[in-house]
Amino acid sequence: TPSNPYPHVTHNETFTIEGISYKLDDQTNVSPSILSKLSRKLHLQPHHPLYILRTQIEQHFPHFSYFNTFNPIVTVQKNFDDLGFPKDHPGRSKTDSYYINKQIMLRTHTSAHQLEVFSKMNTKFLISGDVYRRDEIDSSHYPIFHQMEGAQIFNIQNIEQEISKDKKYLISLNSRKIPLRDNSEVNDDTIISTNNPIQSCHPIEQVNFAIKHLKFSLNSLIKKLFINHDENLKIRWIDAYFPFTCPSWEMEIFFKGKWLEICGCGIVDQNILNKAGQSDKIGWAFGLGLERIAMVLFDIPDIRLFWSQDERFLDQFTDFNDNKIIKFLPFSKFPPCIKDISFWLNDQNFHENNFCEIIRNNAEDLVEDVKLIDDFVHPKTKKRSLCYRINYRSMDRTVTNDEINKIQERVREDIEEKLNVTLR
Ligand code: FA5
Ligand code: MG
Repeated sequence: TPSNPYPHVTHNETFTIEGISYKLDDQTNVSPSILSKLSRKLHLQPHHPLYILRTQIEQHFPHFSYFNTFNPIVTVQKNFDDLGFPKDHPGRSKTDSYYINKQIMLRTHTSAHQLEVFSKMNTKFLISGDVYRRDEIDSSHYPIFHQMEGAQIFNIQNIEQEISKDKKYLISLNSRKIPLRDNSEVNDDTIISTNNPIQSCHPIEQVNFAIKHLKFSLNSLIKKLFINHDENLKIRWIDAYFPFTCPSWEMEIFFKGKWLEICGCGIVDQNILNKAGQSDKIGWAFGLGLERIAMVLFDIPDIRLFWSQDERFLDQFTDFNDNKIIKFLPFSKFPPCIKDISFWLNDQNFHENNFCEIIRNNAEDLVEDVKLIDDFVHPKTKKRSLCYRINYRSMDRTVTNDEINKIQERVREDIEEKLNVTLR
């Protein structure tokens, strides 16, 4: 049984989380409802769809080291500074990230562990874990989700030998032959563009090798995961930007009529490898969103379901084996309870993530969706008014109007008190 994760407030200025006490300060913005989820570790819970997906990905990278139990409480240094995030990067903002205090936060991505793992002289590894971001509320957003980080770096001296004599294959480190021109859109045109340049310290042949190896590794992974669903799965690579890779891409797949972003990736910033004591290497890294993939693979319609303790959800995944497609059979939807809330803003500081956080703290997983339905400025007073529609619904029972009214009342009080707005 998991240890009690609720922070025990020992006195006004200290939290205790899993036995460690933390000083609070004016950067603190974690809430009990978030901290209560730290101990769930869904990616380590046998038969959970995120566990199944994690182990499938691990099987695709058989000679890698796996790190699945790093603590999600990390220093700001690890999450941002070590990776070269500029001081004014929007991801650092309190509206977007959860802080325990000025120095310590909940990781926003598994990349937070890249430097420490490279520093232990690892050259190929996977890291899975829960990551935390303040965000909007709907069926595909939840303040906690899971990522799988992957990286592989190559000794610069060896790269020449790893291209076969006929130049048709890359020989990967586990001696698998990788065709240099496979038909999965490993496309030379995407390699060098002025918006997405290579690092000036990198010789072109070596970067090309690393890029092709990255694209092959990810294309083949995604094709393997989706083989039972779509033999002709379409994949595309879009130029992207991350402070810790260059060049960088986002990989998207075409699924049910839409392009869906699956991961971010790129060539590891050489400064990181230098700091890690591996300056003689060059290589790639990626970060996959596990929920995104699991939702399409297993037909899971709402991201809250991953957190369900309802056996009607969990039992569906216990008979899993590699050759069978699992399709989640949704239990019938219970009726929603819809409440609108409108208010005047009294200053410019309103941020939707703060509003959603207050709803989440009061409603927990009973909130399904929050949408802005009206936004206008009064012609005379110039005051701005917002109206949000909150859709409350439980995934396992019918909610009563009474209980939702109570929650809504607390939401109203909280937002008036904390967000400097006037309720209408
Ligand atoms: C990152 O987090 C980078 N650390 C990824 C990376 C790693 C780039 C290594 C380069 C090298 P991003 O914020 O785009 O990037 O998130 C990565 C993936 O996580 C996304 O592609 C998506 O699949 C998933 N993801 C992001 N936000 C959410 C969310 N709110 N809910 C569910 N999944 C999400
Ligand atoms: Mg992204």
